[in-house]
Amino acid sequence: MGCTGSGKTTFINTFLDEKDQLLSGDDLESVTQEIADVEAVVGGKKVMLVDTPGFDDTFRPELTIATTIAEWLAKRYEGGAMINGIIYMRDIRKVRTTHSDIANRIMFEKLIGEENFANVRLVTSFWPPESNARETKLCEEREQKLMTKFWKDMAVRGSTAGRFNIYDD
Ligand SMILES: Nc1nc2c(ncn2[C@@H]2O[C@H](COP(=O)(O)OP(=O)(O)OP(=O)(O)O)[C@@H](O)[C@H]2O)c(=O)[nH]1
Ligand SMILES: [Mg+2]
Repeated sequence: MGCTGSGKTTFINTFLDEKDQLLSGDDLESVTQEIADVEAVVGGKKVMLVDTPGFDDTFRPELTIATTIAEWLAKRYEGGAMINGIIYMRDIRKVRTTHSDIANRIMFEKLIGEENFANVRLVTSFWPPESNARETKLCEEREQKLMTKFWKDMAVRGSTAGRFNIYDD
């Protein structure tokens, strides 16, 4: 989960064969409109990866997105599926935390419940190449601040940070 354009679909696609790739894109408008679950092998284990529409979607208000996700999760639970973890993606280049970032995070926290915070990872995307030492340092400092401020409630309950970039240095 996470904001539109933060790289959710791109992240999932790194685990999929070319022919199974989900639609992602550089468009001005949100891309993923439906929840999609795909099978993949991660660390030698067969898992289902679930892609969701983004918060701050171009077309729909936040509550509709949250309700869609909540209904989908409820249906899956009825079917006996187990959710092992949730990734919340955020573009590391984003300097300011906006009102809507906070509203989305609060909505997300309510959706998953405090007792599950340790199973959430805040994964930041769009990391600069390591060769760009200045930008990397800025992003590392921002990551630190995210964990101690924006993501504090999650972090104190065991949520950890991760990094993602499609481009290898
Ligand atoms: N450089 C760089 N580009 C990325 C990264 N992650 C995603 N992108 C690019 O950003 C654009 C948006 O990525 P998507 O994966 O479609 O984003 P999304 O979060 O699924 O967006 P919605 O479906 O609209 O919610 C695509 O052009 C990706 O190639 C990253 O870590 N680094
Ligand atoms: Mg998407």
